[in-house]
Order: sequence, then C-alpha cells, then structure tokens
Amino acid sequence: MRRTRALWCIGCLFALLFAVPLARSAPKSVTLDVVMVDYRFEPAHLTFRHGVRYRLHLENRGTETHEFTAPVFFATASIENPGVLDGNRSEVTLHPGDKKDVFLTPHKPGKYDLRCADHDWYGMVGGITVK
Ligand SMILES: [Cu+2]
Repeated sequence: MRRTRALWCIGCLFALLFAVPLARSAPKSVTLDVVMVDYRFEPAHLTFRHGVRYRLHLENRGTETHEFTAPVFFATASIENPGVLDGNRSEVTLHPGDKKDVFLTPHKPGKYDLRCADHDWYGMVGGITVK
C-alpha cells in the first residue's frame, strides 16, 4: 500500500516536472482578427502595441482573392512564420475561404499603410497604428 502511494507520488512529480514547462513553452499572443470581404477590411484600422506578440488572424470571406498588403509594417516587425507572406514579404494573399495566421511582434511605433494590392483602386484600404 505504501509502495503504491510512493509510486503515485513519483508519477505526480513527473507530471508536474514535464507538464509545467510544456505549458510555459507555448508563448502567449494577442489575437487580432481581420476579415476581408469584397471590397474592404473589417476592421479597416488596426492598432498594435510594440513589443507584444500577436496572432494576426486573416480570413477571406469574399468571392475574390484579396491581399493584406503592408510592406513597411511587416518590415518593422519580427515575423515568426515568414513563409505565410509573399511578394517580398510585403503581403499575405488569401483566396476566397482562406484563413491564415501571421505570428508577429511589431517593434516600431508609427502609422503604416494597409491596402489590398488588387483592389486599393476600389477603396480596399485601411491603416495600421503601432503604439
Ligand atoms: Cu482585394
């Protein structure tokens, strides 16, 4: 009986030793959702805080392909999954129904341009503020 309890305690100890560091290893992020429709961003103006890790979640609910084009903003942020970007790291392309996440940390406060490279002429523009 005593032995069973000792084994149980050792089991708990191992669970604590391994589970706690695993939970800590997934860094926290703030999720910011942007929906793209024909022909606008919702919301059109995004605000980030510098030094904070974000999950920028993009969804295209329109019937056309849209781009989240923000070259200067992306250039001043560290991006953990740069493979999601294209066009020289200037934009994220989403076909109808696509959902993509960009994990990034903005570093430089300021105001940045946001547009859809295909439909800016149609008013599909917005803005990004980093505080
Ligand atoms: Cu577009």
